[in-house]
Amino acid sequence: MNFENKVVYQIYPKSFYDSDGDGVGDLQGIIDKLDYFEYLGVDYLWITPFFVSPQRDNGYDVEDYRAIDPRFGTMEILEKLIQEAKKRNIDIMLDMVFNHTSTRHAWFRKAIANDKKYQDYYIFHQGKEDGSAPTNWVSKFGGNAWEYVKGLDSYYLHLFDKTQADLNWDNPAVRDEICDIINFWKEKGVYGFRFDVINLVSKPETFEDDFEGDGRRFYTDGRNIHKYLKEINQRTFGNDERIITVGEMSSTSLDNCVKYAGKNDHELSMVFNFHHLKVDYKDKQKWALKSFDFEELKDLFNTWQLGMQKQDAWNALFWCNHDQPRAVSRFGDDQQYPKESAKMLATAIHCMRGTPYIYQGEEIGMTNAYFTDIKQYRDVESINYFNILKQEGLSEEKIVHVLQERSRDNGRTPMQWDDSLHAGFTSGTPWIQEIFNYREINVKNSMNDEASVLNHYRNLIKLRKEVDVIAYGDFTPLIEDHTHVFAYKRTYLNEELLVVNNFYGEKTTVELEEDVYTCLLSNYPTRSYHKTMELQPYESIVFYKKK
Ligand code: TEU
Repeated sequence: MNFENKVVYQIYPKSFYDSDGDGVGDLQGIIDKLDYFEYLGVDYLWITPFFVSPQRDNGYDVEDYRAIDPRFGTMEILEKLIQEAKKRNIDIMLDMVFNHTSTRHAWFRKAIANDKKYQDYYIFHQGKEDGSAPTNWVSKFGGNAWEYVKGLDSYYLHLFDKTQADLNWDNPAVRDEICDIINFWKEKGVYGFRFDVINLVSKPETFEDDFEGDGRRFYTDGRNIHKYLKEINQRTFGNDERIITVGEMSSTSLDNCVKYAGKNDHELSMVFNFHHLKVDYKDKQKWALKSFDFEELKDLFNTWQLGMQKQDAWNALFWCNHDQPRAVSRFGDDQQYPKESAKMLATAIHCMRGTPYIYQGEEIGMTNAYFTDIKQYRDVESINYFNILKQEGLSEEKIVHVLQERSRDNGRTPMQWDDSLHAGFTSGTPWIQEIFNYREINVKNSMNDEASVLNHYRNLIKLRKEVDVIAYGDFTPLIEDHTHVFAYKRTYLNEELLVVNNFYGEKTTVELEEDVYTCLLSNYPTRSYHKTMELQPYESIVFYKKK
């Protein structure tokens, strides 16, 4: 599949557009907005899970992989969405959650009812001699990662919430089920798959305490992971070159990613890694704040770009998703330079080597939610950590501040369509509150403003289709030790692209090579190229030349 010149748009359906006024976004709402995607120019819509689910983790707790949750619509509506999107040359990418199922899944219910076949679908383990959990591993959502089942006198593993039981991929019957599910959706004309935390599925042979960390070193990029991905590839999507796949890789390594996404490795088309989104974690702790480390960010981008390129492996490029705070509030300045910084961040990502992902609302410069009360939060992780941090003695005021920076709900507020009630997202009461700034920041205003963030995204997408070096070029870092600027060059046949991004709200000077370039795109009035240039706050320029 040729995915180098494609762009993926991520939809969190619950917060995207509510077509029936129940306060929850739905699949018909996506159909209603298809013209918007055509206007934007994107190629794939990755839709986060809308399968039957108790919604403990907003659909990442799947109860039935082949049925649509009635909250979101019906199979008929989904089929219509697939067809209507195709008419616009847009394909649907489904989000497959195969590390775990909901504890309400039929398999888990049977396991709990002592059906041995289904017990082997999950990871059940006896407790220690004193009856405590088999290991000291910590769940990603807080607390111990094992849950006791009285009737079985046994524990099951849950790397996430206790209602998300981890599947046993070492059981061939589980892999058969997974292949069947993928093929079921493939037959419906789905040409894209995103695999949730796929690098966590291969667990160790024996389970032991982790005295160095939270247990992740025992199951991250686990012993059989490459084998299993090759198997899934071969038995499902690998025989159809129209299909693109992306794996979400938690705490992964470059060495593993070059294999997951290597052109000749037959695993996945590309990977998400999250290292660049931890540069503002104090002591690597998500819930401890610090301002972002620019040097580390640049270093990570350069290392991953070069490392993946060297092995002919492909990156997914992104700042935002439904688990992350908004980039403009995090790496930009949503007060003084909201448009300039949002555009700079977009350019920095879109012009690197890889496939860009846009998360709903990012393209209009949506900001963090700045909720002031714990009651406004909906996310299971945020609520769990509110309680954990409180137990640790942090004041409620401080916790609210931490959540304003770190909560996943920052990215889950209703899409801001216009300045009408609830940002035009719903005619009912939204399941999560809209952000106060929706009267200024919304799609309608953005469409009417030539200089909007939205138009900048449209330009970036258009350029990717017109200028080959953006899609296919090699990456070389430039002025690596500059304290404020992230700059790089891309080269392809007779084309060259030079991109400079000032990551700060103050002016700075760059020294570049003596050369002649034209300006393709910028976030200030068009600039001409000079060897020495003074950049404006958050200025970002894309220069181009053809030999
Ligand atoms: O996310 C995996 C994941 O690692 C994040 O949830 C991460 O742990 C969290 O953001 C840390 O703060 C995926 C999905 O994207 C997420 O929405 C799900 O909750 C999770 O898997 C479980 O399925």
